[in-house]
Amino acid sequence: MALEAIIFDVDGTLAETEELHRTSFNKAFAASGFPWSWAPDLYQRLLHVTGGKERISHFLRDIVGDCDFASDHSMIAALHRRKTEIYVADIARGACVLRPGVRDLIRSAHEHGLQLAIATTTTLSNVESLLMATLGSNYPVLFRTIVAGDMVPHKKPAADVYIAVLERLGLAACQCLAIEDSRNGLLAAKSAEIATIVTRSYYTSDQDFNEASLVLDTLLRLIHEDESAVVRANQRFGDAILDALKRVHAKAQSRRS
Ligand code: XBP
Ligand code: MG
Repeated sequence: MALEAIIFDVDGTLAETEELHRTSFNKAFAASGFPWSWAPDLYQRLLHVTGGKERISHFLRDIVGDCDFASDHSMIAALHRRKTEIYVADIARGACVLRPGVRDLIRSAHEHGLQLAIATTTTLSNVESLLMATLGSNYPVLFRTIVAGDMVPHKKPAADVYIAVLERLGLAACQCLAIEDSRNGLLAAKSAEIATIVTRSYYTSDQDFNEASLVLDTLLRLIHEDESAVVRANQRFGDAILDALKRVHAKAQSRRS
């Protein structure tokens, strides 16, 4: 089966957003009068719990030891709404840029008729503001569908978000390739039987990606291996990345059959 669609994760994959998430949580805690502050090493551990509301609840139960607050869903939702407002405002101001090769790949894949989709744990408004800030108001033309964490029953590492994307695209898993940056994301895509490339990110570089078709530091690594061929063919970076992804996808499919 030919590659028909590329499904992107957002946080850590489209952009290195997690530091901005972390500082937004801390600003929301301070603005709401709570004494908590998540340092980077604590946040790295907390990232194993996907979803901001779930992460706050886990922190309250397991680290603060306040089980009543941890199960107060409306308080946590209000705190998380504040965090989202802070995050979205900073993203709109241009606080995060796309990771290397992402813009090139999106443009080339779209021009070559592939479908693009988003499968993410983060809040929908976070995704929309990132795409608007980095790709402009044209982004809905580029992405056929966006499925965010609160739109499905179970967040990553459950397969729900990927299964919902496949349904909306009307494609089988073997026609798609996922790009992820975390173990939870990889497990979600693999549970939906989608071949997955991992681009390691700031907070995930030491995680286990054994089930991935390929693990890279950035998408640009895909073309560095064969730079002379790119120059010879006078190919655009995005086209070269797309060709390499098609090869990875074809290899993953042949391993299956
Ligand atoms: C990203 C997440 C998200 C963000 C915070 O995981 O876990 O929870 O950290 O976003 P992935 P919200 O990249 O695997 O989708 O606070 O909006 O939940
Ligand atoms: Mg991610």
